Amino acid sequence: MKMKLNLINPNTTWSMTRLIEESAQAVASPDTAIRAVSPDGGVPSIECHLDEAIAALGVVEEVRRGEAEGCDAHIIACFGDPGLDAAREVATGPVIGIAEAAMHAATLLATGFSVITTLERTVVIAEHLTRKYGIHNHCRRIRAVEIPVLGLEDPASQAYERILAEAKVALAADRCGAIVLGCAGMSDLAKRLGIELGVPVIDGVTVAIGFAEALVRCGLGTSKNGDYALPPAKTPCGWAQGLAQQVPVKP
Ligand code: 5HY
Repeated sequence: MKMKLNLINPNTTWSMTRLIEESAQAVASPDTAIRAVSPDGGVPSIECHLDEAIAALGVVEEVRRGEAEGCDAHIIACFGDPGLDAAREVATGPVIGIAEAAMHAATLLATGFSVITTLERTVVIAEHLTRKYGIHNHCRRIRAVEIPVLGLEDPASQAYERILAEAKVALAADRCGAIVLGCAGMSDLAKRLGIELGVPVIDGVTVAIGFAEALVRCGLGTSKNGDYALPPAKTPCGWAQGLAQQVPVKP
């Protein structure tokens, strides 16, 4: 079944968008087209609450554009799932956050998982998501390797070695059976880590592609009954004036 997925890297670092796109294309079906984008505006990396708030509006804009371009589903490729609920209000297709996707996938593969993410200060964001998604009982611990998001691309950061070492500690100490990678920028490391650790190492980008394809194939989209119904039309003012209040193109 031909389909088009809207793969949104909410930060503005295009080299990371390309890395995410490559991971997605490696698992997408041959007849799935991928629109891989970063928003026109925003922050180069998302590492705190303010970054998340800024990124959320960029995500909504890219979901609107993707809907107008006929995308069948949308993936928010940032482990904070920024703008997920707002994006679902303006979308007709499914909208999947990589944190939600990765952590739900982990519950299908092990009774407990640990998350390995970037900076300690982002741990609480992931913790909030485990409670929001109702899977905090499956999450044994969220660990940080103290590498900035954009440091993952720097060979000098030794990101692979540090994530591997932290994952080994987690597997020994946390009673976890699976590891979730807590950053879209780690997507290219998942396969190698899984082989070396001998456990499921889950990258939310690739799992979200699979979930999105499955939902589209089942003819399922975001509910428009209740709180994900189209937002009421309003006229933003001041700094928000540029935020179009278009109605999604699809009926
Ligand atoms: C991400 N930040 O996946 C998150 C990871 C994090 O720019 N892309 C980002 O550390 O929250």
